[in-house]
Amino acid sequence: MQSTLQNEQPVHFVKPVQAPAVVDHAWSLAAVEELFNLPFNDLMFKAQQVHRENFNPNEVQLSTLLSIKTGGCSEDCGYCPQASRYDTGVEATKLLDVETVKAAATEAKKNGATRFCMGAAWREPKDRDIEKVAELIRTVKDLNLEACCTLGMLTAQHAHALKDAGLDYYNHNLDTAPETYGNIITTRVYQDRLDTLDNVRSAGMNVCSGGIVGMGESRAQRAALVHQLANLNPYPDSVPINNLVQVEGTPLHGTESLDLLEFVRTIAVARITMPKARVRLSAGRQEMGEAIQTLCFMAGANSIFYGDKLLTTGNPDWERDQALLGKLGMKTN
Ligand code: SAM
Ligand code: DTB
Ligand code: SF4
Repeated sequence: MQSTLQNEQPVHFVKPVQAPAVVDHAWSLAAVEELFNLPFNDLMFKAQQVHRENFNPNEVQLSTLLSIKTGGCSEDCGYCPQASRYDTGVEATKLLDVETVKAAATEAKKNGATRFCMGAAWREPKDRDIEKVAELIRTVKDLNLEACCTLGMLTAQHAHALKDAGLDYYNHNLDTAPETYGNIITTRVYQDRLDTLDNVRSAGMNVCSGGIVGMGESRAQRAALVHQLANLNPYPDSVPINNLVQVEGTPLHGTESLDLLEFVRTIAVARITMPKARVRLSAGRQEMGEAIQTLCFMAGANSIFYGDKLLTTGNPDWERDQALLGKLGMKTN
């Protein structure tokens, strides 16, 4: 029997996103797959065209991450060193205090970051967590930095409270395509993620949402992830593409590494399908080398996590990144 890309899709674990009432573009899964399957040079050319139509290609936005509450998480995300059920050597901490966060944000600003992102290892924040994080947000905003948080699932009420505190962006990743989600996370479902993104958007905040590749998925499954992101209505303002950072003790440790040219392709397809989004070359840069990172910028990445640590794992230090951006003649914004 002849099969098409559409009918090869396995049964979804959850209901796929409904076609929104107003769409200025709609990407079919087949069209996204077609992009992935282009010869590399053709894909890069297309991505560069789209990038140049929408951004200065020599500019990159710098976000610095801080883990404000590390480890001890109840969830079972198969990639994550912060889940308490995996023995990864990450020690659980309490929420950081205002002075510690202020010092880290001040240092980030001094080094040229424009956005400060605070991450917490929670399934979802409690009311009292929101009050404390609101204070951290006000502290970051007082330094004239953009503020971003990633705290897990968010109710409409919590989203409004964060918005009232001045939060500019909320990061909550789809992480995978719907059909692969259940292989990676079982303690919450895909629809929970979509609901959180709706709550963030409805509260008037910018949505930051992307995913992780290199978790053993196929190209078609990477295409299905980008397809989901690109068909959110509207698509996210900021799209972090993470390459799995393999941490010993997590279920995904030992997964066959992704060919990094596939990572570059993922960036390029994200750029083409979400032309006005900031596409962030996110986790995994430590293992990439300058040539691959440069290809990512050429493919349309225009944001990075900047600073020697992500949440619990390493990232190139400020000096190394400044040297690379200098060599490429890239300016920050
Ligand atoms: N606990 C909150 C949540 O899961 O939404 C916020 C923090 S969580 C660490 C934020 C994101 O980091 C995850 O959704 C995932 O995309 C990314 N992440 C976590 N561990 C990673 C790893 N080992 N490699 C790449 N990305 C990872
Ligand atoms: C995102 O997409 N990647 C960042 C941020 N959003 C929160 C997190 C990467 C975490 C990598 C593993 C770690 O350092 O613990
Ligand atoms: Fe917890 Fe977030 Fe890690 Fe999942 S990704 S285990 S929710 S910290």
